[in-house]
Amino acid sequence: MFDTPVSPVAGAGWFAVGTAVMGLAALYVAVRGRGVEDPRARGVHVVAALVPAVACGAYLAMALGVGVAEVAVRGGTLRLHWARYADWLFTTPLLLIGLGLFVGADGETLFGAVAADVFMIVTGVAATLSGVPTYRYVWWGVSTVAFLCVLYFVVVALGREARDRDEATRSTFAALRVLIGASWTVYPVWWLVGTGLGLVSPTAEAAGFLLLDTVAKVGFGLLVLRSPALAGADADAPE
Ligand code: RET
Repeated sequence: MFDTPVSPVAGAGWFAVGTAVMGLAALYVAVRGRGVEDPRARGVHVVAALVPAVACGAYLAMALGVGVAEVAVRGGTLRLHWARYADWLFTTPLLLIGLGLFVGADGETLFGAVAADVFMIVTGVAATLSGVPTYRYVWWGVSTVAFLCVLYFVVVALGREARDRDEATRSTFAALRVLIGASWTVYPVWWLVGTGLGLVSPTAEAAGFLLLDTVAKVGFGLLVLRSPALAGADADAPE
């Protein structure tokens, strides 16, 4: 079992960079969140730290090869970065919950968004694992419809709730909405370019997803950390 030398997976260098970036980001947010006592601010800080922490584990798994599997499917063998989808399965709902907590969204709206989001990632895995090209695009389409529901939640439903909040919450929410709307939209496009059509190498694809993950995950953390809405909620929080 162990007599064949393990060759590094394509993109291993980028996965190592991802491990370091996400690990440092998680540590930074965790340190900044020490002593925060206001329940809303605390919840948002926990989410902002957990998201890069989960990603750090996923990137480490991919860097070491265990997070990447060759899967036999009808029609041949496919490479599945399962750790990436496992990461998204946790971190995208977490980001939505963090955003919902920040705005003070009601539970039912949030539940609907998280359900659509989980469906989006699971059908994204189906797209990646389909051996028949047409089926890959069918699943991609199904996943993208779910993504549009998630976007509706972020832009329209939460936007409506945010209107009644204080000025500080509204302005941070406006920035988060642009960040999420813009960065999340690139994921399905980049999947098409890489995994779908194979227009870029696996290494370039890994670099692109790392860039997107950094903007989406670390960007979220930085925006909420510097939000006056949360700083004001907890006067004892260290600077
Ligand atoms: C896939 C492929 C199938 C079509 C769609 C996708 C969407 C993925 C998204 C991922 C977002 C990830 C984030 C991670 C950061 O923490 C699965 C690529 C629609 C939107 C924001």
